[in-house]
Amino acid sequence: MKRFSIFAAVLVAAHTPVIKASEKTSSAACVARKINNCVCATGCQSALTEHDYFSRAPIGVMGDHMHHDGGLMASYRYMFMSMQRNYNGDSQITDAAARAGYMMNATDMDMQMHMLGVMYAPTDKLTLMLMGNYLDSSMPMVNMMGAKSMMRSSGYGDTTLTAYYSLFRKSNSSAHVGLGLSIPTGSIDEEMPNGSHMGFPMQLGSGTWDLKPSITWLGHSEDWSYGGQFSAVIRLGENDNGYSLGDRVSATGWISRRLNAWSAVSLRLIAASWSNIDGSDSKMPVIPMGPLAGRPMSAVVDPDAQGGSRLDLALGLNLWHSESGTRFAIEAGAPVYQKLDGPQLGTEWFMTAGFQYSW
Ligand SMILES: [Cu+2]
Repeated sequence: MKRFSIFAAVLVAAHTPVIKASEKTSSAACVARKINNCVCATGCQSALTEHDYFSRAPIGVMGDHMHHDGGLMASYRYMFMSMQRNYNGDSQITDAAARAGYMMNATDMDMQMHMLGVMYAPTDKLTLMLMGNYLDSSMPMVNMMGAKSMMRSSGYGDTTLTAYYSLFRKSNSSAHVGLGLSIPTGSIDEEMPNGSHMGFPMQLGSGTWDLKPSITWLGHSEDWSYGGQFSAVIRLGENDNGYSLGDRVSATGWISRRLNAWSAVSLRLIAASWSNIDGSDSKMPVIPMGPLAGRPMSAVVDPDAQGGSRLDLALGLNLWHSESGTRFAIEAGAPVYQKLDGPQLGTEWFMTAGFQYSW
């Protein structure tokens, strides 16, 4: 918590070298903004000069903004997530406890994701986004005898196509709804050398077509920008391996403080809840004999040890260059609370860094 309070103090105390936006605007500036796909409808007055970049959400938020008619944007994001301990409910448990009722347990997990996205706005009211990703995960495991093994999987994940529709757009606030369709391009057949499937967290896709609805609101004044987003993932049907991942709902809210004409820092709260898995994968290993015969070999292949909820706090830095239409941003965070249907690996910390370029 300490690091967050220090940051919050910096955020509030950050001095105010705010550009007097009204001094910098002219019709020429407006034309330049137009190239960078900013709002000029109100004559490029006041803080609107930096509208498009300053009012954007921290980089960890997907689909936070819309583009204007003809706007085009490409983005790359790198995400990292570290899991280092098992949880049961909201308490941390030992490896031995995480193995109770099973034969093995995962000790930790690292997940990396590379995301490529393209946005295009056919009209002012509608923005389309296509997003693909590449995943690389590793998960060390240990069994009752203390023998260690390593699971690794990498490859393309699911691909999402989303349509965002503008609800309203005023000089200092806007809102839009989104409806995404996740296409099951990611593998659900990642296997170990013996041919059994790896655990659910190591699979690259959901295997199902998923709906991803969202609603986002953005607001800003000269020095502050803020916003919120509700989003969900709804799995449609069951995948080819006989299960469907749990649905997920999340809510996030953020505030961002301008440091100068081209940078801002942010603080964000994220609440998420997701369900256990319906069905099971018959190629995932089960305990072969004894009183527990037929039970999942470890919690990572147990459909009933996948759900949970989490509250995260994240700090971000946002840097942009309006003239060239580029933005670089980074955000890192950690859970302040998590409650998992255990035994399940809990999140230790996560970060997202991204680069966006608009035409
Ligand atoms: Cu965009």
